[in-house]
Amino acid sequence: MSKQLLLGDEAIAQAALDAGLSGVYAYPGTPSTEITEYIQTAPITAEKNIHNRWCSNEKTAMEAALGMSFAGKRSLVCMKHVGMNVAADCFINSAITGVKGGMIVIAADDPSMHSSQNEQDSRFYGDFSLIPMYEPSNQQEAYDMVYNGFRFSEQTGEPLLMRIVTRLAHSRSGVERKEQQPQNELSFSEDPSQFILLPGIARKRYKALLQRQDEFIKASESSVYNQYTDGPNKKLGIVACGIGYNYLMENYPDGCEYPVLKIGQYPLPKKQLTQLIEVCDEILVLEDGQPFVEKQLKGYLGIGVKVKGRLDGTLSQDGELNPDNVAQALGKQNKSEFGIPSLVEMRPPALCEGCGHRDMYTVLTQVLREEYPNHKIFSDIGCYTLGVGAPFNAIDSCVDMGASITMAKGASDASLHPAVAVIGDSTFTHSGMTGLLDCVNENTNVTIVISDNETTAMTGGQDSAGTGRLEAICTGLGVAPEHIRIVIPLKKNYEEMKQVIREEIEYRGVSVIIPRRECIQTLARKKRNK
Ligand SMILES: Cc1ncc(C[n+]2csc(CCOP(=O)(O)OP(=O)(O)O)c2C)c(N)n1
Repeated sequence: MSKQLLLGDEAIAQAALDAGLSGVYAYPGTPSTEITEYIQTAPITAEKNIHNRWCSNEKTAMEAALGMSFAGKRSLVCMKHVGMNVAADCFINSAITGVKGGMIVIAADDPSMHSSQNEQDSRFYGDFSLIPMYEPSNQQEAYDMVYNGFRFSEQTGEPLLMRIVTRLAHSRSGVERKEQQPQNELSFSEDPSQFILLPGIARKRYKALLQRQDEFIKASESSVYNQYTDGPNKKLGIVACGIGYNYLMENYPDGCEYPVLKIGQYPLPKKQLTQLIEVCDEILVLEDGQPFVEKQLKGYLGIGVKVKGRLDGTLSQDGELNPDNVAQALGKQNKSEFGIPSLVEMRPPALCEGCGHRDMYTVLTQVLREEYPNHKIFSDIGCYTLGVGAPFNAIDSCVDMGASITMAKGASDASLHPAVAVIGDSTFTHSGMTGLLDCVNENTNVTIVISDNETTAMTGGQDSAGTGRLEAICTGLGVAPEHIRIVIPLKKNYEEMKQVIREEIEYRGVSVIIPRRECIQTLARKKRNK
């Protein structure tokens, strides 16, 4: 089959399409977004009617994918690592229901927080939910794992979690494709109660899942993704997980002097690990993210095997792996060629010139600073988070998607006035709506600004679930129509905007102000494509 130059994300998407995918379900989030975007534009998607529209959030994505699997077809769920927190309720339970059609969950981790608010390691979710998990070391392996993973998921009857990291998602390499498979036919579980998690059923299924752990370990022991390679120098044995294996081999282009256990499938393969530990004096664990494997090898008291890694300081506890820090951990010379050239200067991101969020913050901060010095602005995640920097220095919080409204609510409950929330349109429909309902139910004294640029700008301009419907959603949730105020964030409207903000702050109840103007980047793109 033909070889193509693909991003890690694209390799995953192509593999899913080649393996007979019936639907991708996702909410955008760096570094996972390109998987769904690739599927959306692939010719076969329209031809075969493969589901590809963005979902409102990661939980709705996970649930819809499970529904597709329930109906016997192959589904893919994609998200950034923090999306796993949103989807976790369904994800953990899907391990207990199991699946019918193959289901693969892609969690794209972002060690070093290139564009994230934390660097949590999704492998803990695999362990927590007790299902098999893959971690590719390169783009070809990412392709192979997804292509074959659907069948593996159907064989085990479990969803499969695949954890990738930014560097793999966003770098390119040649990928050999496999034969196109047809989609599955509609079919249902032979067990009519499989997906009914009432305690009596769930208890049995959970026990069965626990009893299958040895089977999953055996699958890891015979997996092509876990490889033991012997080396002459037994002073050290190396466990290299996912992309960590790639970095290790960059340091040993002619083969490693130490025995190496490459890990690409979990739970950990006991047999190969025991073999490595028995022949080596010390173990070094190379894993991107948190010390997931290292902790398991150390055990609770850390006695027995001498394990080096992130916990003992051989590698830093935070930040991503790279060929340099791997070299240092091996006692090798740092290779400066991997460093960022001094020519590249770090620049903080800023809102685009002409962006409506700018006008919103200009007016909001003027009114609040001059007339309400005790105000606080609870913001959220999106382009408008950049209101944190100069010249606005506007925001007091940014925690997780949706938290602006609910934190403003809590602070208002604590008698702060004015408690102002600033949230984007996509973040609002992702997880702000439920917080707004809480505010409505208690008639909380909050002023909520939904800064509507009619797109999901931060992640590249994907469709936003509430476009054209925000007023209807707010009214439906119970906000009084006279306190849903639409303004156009342009200089010529500053006085009107100020007046609206004053009036709604003076109103001691739930107000929603919607400054609405299309994102200038999406607008420009539309004009270019005309
Ligand atoms: C749980 C979670 N999912 C996804 C993301 C990635 N993400 C950050 S902001 C954002 C949406 C931004 O869209 P919007 O609220 O409309 O604001 P805009 O960027 O358009 O101003 C997304 C998808 C995230 N940070 N957390």
